[in-house]
Order: sequence, then C-alpha cells, then structure tokens
Amino acid sequence: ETIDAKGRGAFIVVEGLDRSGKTTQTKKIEEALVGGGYKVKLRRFPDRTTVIGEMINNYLQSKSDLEDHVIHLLFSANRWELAKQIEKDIADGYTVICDRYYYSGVVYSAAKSNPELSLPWAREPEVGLPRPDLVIFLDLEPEVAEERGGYGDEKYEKREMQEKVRKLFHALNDSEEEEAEDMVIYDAGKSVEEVTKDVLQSVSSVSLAVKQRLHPELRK
Ligand code: Z5A
Repeated sequence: ETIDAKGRGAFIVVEGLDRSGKTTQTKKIEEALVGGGYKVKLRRFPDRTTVIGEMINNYLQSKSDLEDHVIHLLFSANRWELAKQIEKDIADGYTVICDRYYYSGVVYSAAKSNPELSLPWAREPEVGLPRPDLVIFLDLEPEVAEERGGYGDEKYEKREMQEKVRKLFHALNDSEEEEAEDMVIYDAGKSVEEVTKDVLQSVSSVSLAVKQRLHPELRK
C-alpha cells in the first residue's frame, strides 16, 4: 500500500545495544518501505559529519577527554542541530528511519558511574525534540553480542557498560515516561531475516497510522 502524497512521513527510531544489528535492520526497513512506495530518509546519531559530531567522534575514539556533563550535552546538541531538518523531512512526506536517538542519549550517560547523571537529569535537554512514532529496541544478550565479532575499540564498548545500558533500556521501558509508550522490544538474537520480519510488523502499522496524525508531537 502506498502513502497518501499529502500525508506526513513516520519517524521511526531503531535503538539497541552494540552489535544488536541496528544498522542492518535500518537498511532492511528502508528497503521494505521503498518497495512499498514510501519516500525514505535515513539518519544516524551521533551524526559525526558536523562540527559537534566531530567532537563526539574524537571523544568516542579516546582522542579527547570531555567532562561527563559536557559530552552528554554535545550528544544532545547534535540532535538539536538536525531536529528542524527531521521535522521538515517528515512534513514533506519522508519516513525518517533513525539509527539511535535520545534513548541512547539518556541511557548511556546514566550508565556511567557518575551519580550526577541520573536518568531524570539526562532526559531534560531532550525535551522539545521531535518525538518518534515508533522506537524499535533491539535487545541482545551481551554474550551473543560478543560472539558477533566482539566489541570495538570505542569508549563505551565494554561488557560492564553494555550490561548497565541494557538494564537502563529495560528500566525506561518499564517506566511511566513517554519513552515506554513508544518503545517495542524485539529479540535481536534471532537471524537477520527473523528480526526483520518481526520489526516490519510494527513498522507497517505505524507507517499507516501516521497518515491520520498530521503533525508529529514534540517530546514532553
Ligand atoms: N551514544 C551516546 O552515548 N549518546 C548518544 O546520544 C548517542 C550515542 C546517540 C556510538 O554509536 C556510541 O555512541 C554508542 C552509544 C553512544 N556506544 N556504544 N556502544 P554508534 O551507533 O555510532 O555505534 P555502534 O552502536 O557501535 O553501532 P554498531 O557497532 O555499528 O552496531 P549495530 O549498528 O547495532 O550493528 P550492525 O552493524 O548492524 O551489526 C553488527 C554485526 O553483527 C555485523 O557484523 C552484522 O553482520 C552482525 N549482525 C547483525 N544482525 C545480526 C543477526 N541478527 N544475527 C547475526 N549477526 C548479525
């Protein structure tokens, strides 16, 4: 089924742990939607192509050290600098599929052993960003992630951090926050094809439903 030319596009976020297949599934969703006649744009955060993105990249690759609050706010600023473009794309009828978003922003900072970076504190700078219509969380046991070629060399790619991040993603899903309303958890330990089949069920129902909702909401 093709989308009404005047309707807005959906805003779909793919979240998950390291090696959970976010990039792989983002492309699969794109293929399926393009095949169904949708106009699609892909995004990823951090977007390392901007000046702020370059600072984040240097931090993740341990080429620079930044204070915990500072790197948190840079990740957020990286979303804010692209927020208007995302809103415009959605309004122009593009379905925007985004590899990581403020869910990662909140959870990775809160997973640090710094009591000043609580979940509520970490959520604040994200208030007012475009709210996703759907957040697919690809859940994976850390052992399985390690079997997929292990973690890379970047800052947070360590077993202990990944375990904390996973717990916090689940805590967010069990919370009263609006993140819980938008999030659907999928078992990313299945084969690529099985995961695609699972996530496409949510994607197709959301893509059709947004035709009724003219404007995307902003995050409260
Ligand atoms: N971060 C943050 O702190 N604050 C923020 O606000 C944001 C992010 C936005 C960089 O993210 C770091 O930034 C990240 C969070 C933090 N830190 N960590 N960890 P990134 O997105 O740039 O990098 P990444 O998470 O390391 O992405 P990735 O390694 O590319 O993972 P992926 O996209 O989820 O996986 P993939 O490339 O699709 O697949 C990984 C491998 O597994 C590959 O060989 C695939 O062929 C294989 N694969 C995929 N699916 C399957 C299945 N189903 N079965 C078997 N094998 C599979």
